[in-house]
Amino acid sequence: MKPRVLLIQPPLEDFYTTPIRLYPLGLLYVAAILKKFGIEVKILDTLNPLKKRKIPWPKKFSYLHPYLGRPYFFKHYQRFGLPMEKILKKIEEFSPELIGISSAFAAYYSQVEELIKTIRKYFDIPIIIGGNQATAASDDIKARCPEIEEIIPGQAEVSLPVYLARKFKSFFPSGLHNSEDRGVVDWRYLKPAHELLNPSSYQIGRKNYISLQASRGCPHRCSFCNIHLIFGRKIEYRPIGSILEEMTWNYLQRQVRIFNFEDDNLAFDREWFREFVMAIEKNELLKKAELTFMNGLSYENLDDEILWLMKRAGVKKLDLSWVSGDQAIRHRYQRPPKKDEADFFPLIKQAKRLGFFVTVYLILGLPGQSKEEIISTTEKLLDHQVLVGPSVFYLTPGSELYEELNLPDSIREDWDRYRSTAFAVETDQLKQQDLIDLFIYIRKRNLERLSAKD
Ligand code: B12
Ligand code: SF4
Repeated sequence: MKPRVLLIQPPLEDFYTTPIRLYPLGLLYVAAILKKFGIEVKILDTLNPLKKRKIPWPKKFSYLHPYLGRPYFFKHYQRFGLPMEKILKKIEEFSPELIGISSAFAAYYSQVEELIKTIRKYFDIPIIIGGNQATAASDDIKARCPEIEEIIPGQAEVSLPVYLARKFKSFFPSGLHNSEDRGVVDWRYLKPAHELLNPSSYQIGRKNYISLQASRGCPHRCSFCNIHLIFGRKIEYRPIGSILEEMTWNYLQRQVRIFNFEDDNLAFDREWFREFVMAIEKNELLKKAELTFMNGLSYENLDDEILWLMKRAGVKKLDLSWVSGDQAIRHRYQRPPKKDEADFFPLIKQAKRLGFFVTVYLILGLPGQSKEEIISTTEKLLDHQVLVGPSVFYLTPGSELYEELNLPDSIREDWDRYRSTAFAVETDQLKQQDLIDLFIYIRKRNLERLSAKD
């Protein structure tokens, strides 16, 4: 009999979430690997359909209490996800030999640990975890949660087969068949197991969407970023044909009409990106779909020609990360250096001219940033008719900045505070109160600008 593995996207608790980006892409890659080795696999996405329930405001965030319910601020603290009893019921029904859970976020690690401890209370089923947080903080997690059988770090394509060969020795008496014996599956040719999800459960508006990846890795070294821990510092692209194949299959078999790329730096290689966008534009089927890049596109390699091609290929929205309007700050945090203000603003002007809906993201709270700079950058961006996305600085374990920052233990040791909504990291220039005020200010100004346009 085939071994059965259940993969779980866990619940989370926060003031809000982003339902249109909860597609469990990492687990679909894990599922594809398991299927490749003949293992029966099911996905339990506890965030779909998205159940929410107001829960008591955690005491540790009591400093946010005075803001609760104010315009442009959060209203409630919520638990997102299937209730625990229902999760346990699903486990009982499938009765797996192994459970795999994704642990991507420090901020939501508490919910992962609670889930693991509860499952282990009722079932004698081994549990493994993987994902960004599992990788970045594996030693700490082992100490905090001995109930975990194994933490599988990094890309599952590399690390999971090694574990599987050991775990299911009797199923693979001569190891894992063929050259993948020693554990490396080439992710570029692996199709995430989209077929395990119900297509109409993942929609943006009324359109079915999927998230996907065309590249992994990023050669830049922004000091607040930790994605190199999983994907490395070399960029690797999939063959365009393989991406088109994944998209076409989803378009035809699952009526997917929005393709959301979660790559970290898809446009890093301008020529690759140009060819890719041209291939979509030439494809009679796929050019009818919309492409989104909600994790952001680096503006470095965008120019008039690329924007024009993107427009023709069905891109409507652009998400660009500008981080800060202060060149010295961008330099200090090692943002891609190629382009500057003199290129950036003409670029957004051109994007607006072509009819893109543009959102520009700023980080609020990097050491060295000032309130005045954030306000003047916001105003300048609003003058260019773009939406400003305020992203309050949060800690990412394993990033250069995280290692350098002099943080009080009350923050460093409390992963619940590793989220934007905790407004946790104060700097000499920006205290908690300033961060909250700036966050509210930007949201308010966005809305005023939008309603002024109507
Ligand atoms: C999409 C995304 C989201 C989505 C949710 C995704 C989801 N399904 O839950 C949304 C937009 C909601 C989100 C929100 C946040 N996010 Co986010 N997000 C991402 C992003 C950009 C892509 C994730 C993805 O699909 N990757 C592609 C897949 C293929 O990679 P993967 O998931 O890592 O999976 C691979 C391996 O990790 C491993 N693996 C993964 N799971 C498992 C499980 C098992 C059992 C095994 C064996 C292996 C394994 O194998 C996979 C294949 O190789 C990542 C950055 C990144 N590049 O990963 C950040 C990232 C995960 N987010 C991050 C953070 C912090 C957040 C926020 C909490 C930040 C904030 N504002 O406070 C917010 C919360 C905001 C909110 N309240 O909504 C951090 C986490 C860092 C950390 N350790 O804490 C990341 C790494 C970005 C970063 N460096 O800053 N995010
Ligand atoms: S460009 Fe993006 S993915 Fe690359 S290091 Fe900087 S923040 Fe990370």
